[in-house]
Amino acid sequence: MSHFKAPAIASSEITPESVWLARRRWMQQLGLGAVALGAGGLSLPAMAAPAASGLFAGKPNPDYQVMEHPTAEKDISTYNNFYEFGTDKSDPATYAGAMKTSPWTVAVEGEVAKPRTFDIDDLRRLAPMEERVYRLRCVEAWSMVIPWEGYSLSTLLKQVEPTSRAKYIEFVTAVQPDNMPGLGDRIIDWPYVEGLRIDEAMNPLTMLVFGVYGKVLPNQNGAPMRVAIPWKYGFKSGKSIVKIRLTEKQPMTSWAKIAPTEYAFYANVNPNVPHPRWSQATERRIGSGFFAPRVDTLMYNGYGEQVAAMYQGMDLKKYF
Ligand SMILES: Nc1nc2c(c(=O)[nH]1)N[C@H]1C(S)=C(S)[C@@H](COP(=O)(O)O)O[C@H]1N2
Ligand SMILES: [Mo]
Repeated sequence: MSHFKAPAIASSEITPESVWLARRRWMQQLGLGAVALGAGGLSLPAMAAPAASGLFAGKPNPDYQVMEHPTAEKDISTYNNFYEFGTDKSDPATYAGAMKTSPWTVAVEGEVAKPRTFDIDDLRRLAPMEERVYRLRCVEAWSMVIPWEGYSLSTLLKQVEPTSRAKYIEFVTAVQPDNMPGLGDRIIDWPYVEGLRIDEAMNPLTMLVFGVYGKVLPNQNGAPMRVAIPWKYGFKSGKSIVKIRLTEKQPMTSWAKIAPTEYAFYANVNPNVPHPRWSQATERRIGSGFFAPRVDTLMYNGYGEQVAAMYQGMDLKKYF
C-alpha cells in the first residue's frame, strides 16, 4: 500500500531493540512464540493477517518506532486528559467507562467528492492495523511513549476524495450528555474540535488510532477512534471522533478559542518557543519516577525529518 512507503527516517532513529520488542509481542499474540524470530534484520516473515479476534494486534511498522521503551499500559490508561470526563488526570479512567462506543459512526464531509458516513467496524477494516510506537508530548510538559494500533489518516481521506478547495480538516469529538460528567464544566465550548492543515493531515505520520498495546483502545484514550499527531502537542489529537470535516478555511479549534495567546492552531512541539506561563524546553516522562531527570524536549518532538519541510519559511514564533 502506498502509505507504507513514505517517510525517509534516518536509520539512527530506528532502534532495533524497540522494533524487536514490538515484533516479539506481535508474534506472541499470533501464537507464534519465538519460532519465527530470526536474527537481526527488520523485515517480518510473510504470514497470514491477524484473525478477526486479533484485529488490534497490529504488525509493527519499522518506519514508525521511537528509541524509548513504551510507557506502561497502566500509566497510559490512568493518566489522561479527556475533559469531557473531568479535568483531573484520573477522571477519564474513573468515568469514561460510561461512554457508549457502539454503535458508532464517523461522518466524513465537507470539501470531498464522496462524503460518507462510515461504521466504526468498516473503519477498523479499511487497512491493516499497524503498531507504531509514537511519542506523545502534552503541552503541560509531560510525555509518554505509546504503542498505538491503527493506520495513516490519509488512507481514509483518499476514500472520500478531498476537493481542490480542501485546505484544512476538522475533527469533532462525540458529545454524550448522559455519559460525560465533564460537559457540565463550560471550560470548553463542546464539542471538542481540533484541526490540521490538509498537508499535515495527509502526512503519513498522522494516524487514526483504534487500539493500544495490541488491544482495543480504552475509552479514556479516545475509543473507538482518535487521531495521533506525534509532532504536535497532545491537545491537537482529538479523541472519540464522530465527524471529520474538510474545509476551505482554517477551523476554529477548541483551545485556540479559549486561550489564543497560549494555544494556537499549529501547536508544533517546539522547545524554543515557551508557553507564556512556562518553559517548553524539557519534559517529565510519565512512569519514570518522581526523581527521574527531566528530558530535553525535541524540536517537532523528534519528528523533524518527516515534518519540518511543511513549515519551511514560516515564522514559528508567530505560528506557534
Ligand atoms: N475530546 C478530547 N480530546 C482530547 C482531549 C480532551 O480533553 N478531549 N485532551 C487532549 C490532550 S490535552 C492530550 S495531552 C491527549 C491525551 O491523550 P491520552 O489521554 O490518550 O494520553 O488527548 C487530547 N485529546
Ligand atoms: Mo495535553
